[in-house]
Amino acid sequence: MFRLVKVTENALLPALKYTRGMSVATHKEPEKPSIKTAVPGPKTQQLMGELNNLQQAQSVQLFGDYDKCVGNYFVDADGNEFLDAFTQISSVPIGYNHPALLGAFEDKHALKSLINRPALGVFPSADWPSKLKSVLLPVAPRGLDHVSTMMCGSCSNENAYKAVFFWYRTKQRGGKVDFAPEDTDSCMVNQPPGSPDLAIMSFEGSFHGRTFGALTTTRSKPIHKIDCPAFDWPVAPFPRYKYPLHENEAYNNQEDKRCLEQIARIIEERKRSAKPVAGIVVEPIQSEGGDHEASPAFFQNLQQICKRTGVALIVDEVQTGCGPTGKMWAHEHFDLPSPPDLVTFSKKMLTGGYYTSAEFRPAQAYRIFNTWMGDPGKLILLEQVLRVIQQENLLSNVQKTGKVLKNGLNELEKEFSNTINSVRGRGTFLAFNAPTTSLRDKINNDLKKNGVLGGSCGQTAIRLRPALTFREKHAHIYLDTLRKTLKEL
Ligand code: PSZ
Repeated sequence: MFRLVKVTENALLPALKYTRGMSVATHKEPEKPSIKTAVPGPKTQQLMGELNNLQQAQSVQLFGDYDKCVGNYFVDADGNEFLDAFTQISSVPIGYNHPALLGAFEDKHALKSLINRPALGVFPSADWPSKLKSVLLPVAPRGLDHVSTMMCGSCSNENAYKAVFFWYRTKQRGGKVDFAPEDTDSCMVNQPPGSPDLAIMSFEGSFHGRTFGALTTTRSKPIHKIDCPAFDWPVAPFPRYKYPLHENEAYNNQEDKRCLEQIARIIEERKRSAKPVAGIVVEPIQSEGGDHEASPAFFQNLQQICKRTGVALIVDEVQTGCGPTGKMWAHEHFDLPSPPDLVTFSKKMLTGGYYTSAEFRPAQAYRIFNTWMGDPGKLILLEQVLRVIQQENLLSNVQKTGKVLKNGLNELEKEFSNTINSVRGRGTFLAFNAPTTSLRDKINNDLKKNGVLGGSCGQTAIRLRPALTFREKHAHIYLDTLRKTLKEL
């Protein structure tokens, strides 16, 4: 399956346009999944034991053979080849071992950027401003022309929250940027006014990460939160729709209304009790919490409430960003009259970070800061990813494949109406429910044994999170395998 090829001007390889002049190992995707052992297989089980002796590793599902993974296929340590519709929790944008990425560090300048990793807040390389401008700004959400890179999704949210608190306190000080001695003294003992009673509001079922501020705003499962101290920040309901959407319009509109009323009420109450909400963080589609959607009207109204009450709107696109809904950013589906205040990203973007406008830029240096502040190596990879998305027209591929998948899932929910329901989502960012958690887990597990990796979320949902390179042929394999799995239950 493997060939090491010197890519030349004339080589007839898909790799050509990305890696001219570079040596890249290329191998082809298998035609279909191939399962040779029990899942998990003997080698995987042995490795699980080994790792579990070193750390609590019971979350591990499979060990990857990342030399052999290719495109949409994940190959495990036992040599089993799975069609991957989960992609490392939704974070492989253009499949495994894409030639554009394999070649990315053959350029010596790129390699040196990777190994001489600077502390970007103090010693960035001379090409860093132009890299940000040429890689991250062309895909910035409309209206947001500031960007800060970060290490991961949690850290991106954490710093976005800080930017919101700085902005809010600056407003409270009437725009004055210097601090009073009572601020500087009290913050050192974690007391107001220096450590103010400000809040980020989030939603029931939300997931925003596991660091402390982010964890306070995470509301999906107790196992994420239990035993950790949390801030006294409020939670609002997020719509829970009935499906199919077109048959449940009245109910779903009422859901929007119920949640919006509560959001406005909590903001007012908090203002009265002197613990104001400074920002609201929201996922365009709640992911870990169970793939819950909300309508464009819900998001438009949410933004209106934020504007009316002086609360910043943070859209967490860590899981939805970089194309899986068929648009670069999922919030583009909502036709918001103005941009969100901050948009956070990670996963398929490979680097974490957040976009915002100049309004949310702190006046002083060293307030949004850490050692690495991102990684130039990730931007080198992202540059390739974004080029491939454009060259291969992957957003339209997502829309096309998404239609095939959704139509197929709609057929299956008719055929197996006792077993799956509530097909939903945009692009290939799709999900459906099983009647119970145990049946959901069995379906997912059986899918795996039949050669397809899928994810679960919330209590009863199975979600699809394929790469943007998932084509119609992969969609058919997914659907055929799901049908077989449901039949065998
Ligand atoms: O169990 C976990 O910790 C998981 S499973 C999936 C995620 C985390 N997703 C991460 C995530 C996200 O989906 C959204 C919408 N916001 C923030 C995060 C946190 O990103 P990381 O994991 O990079 O810190």
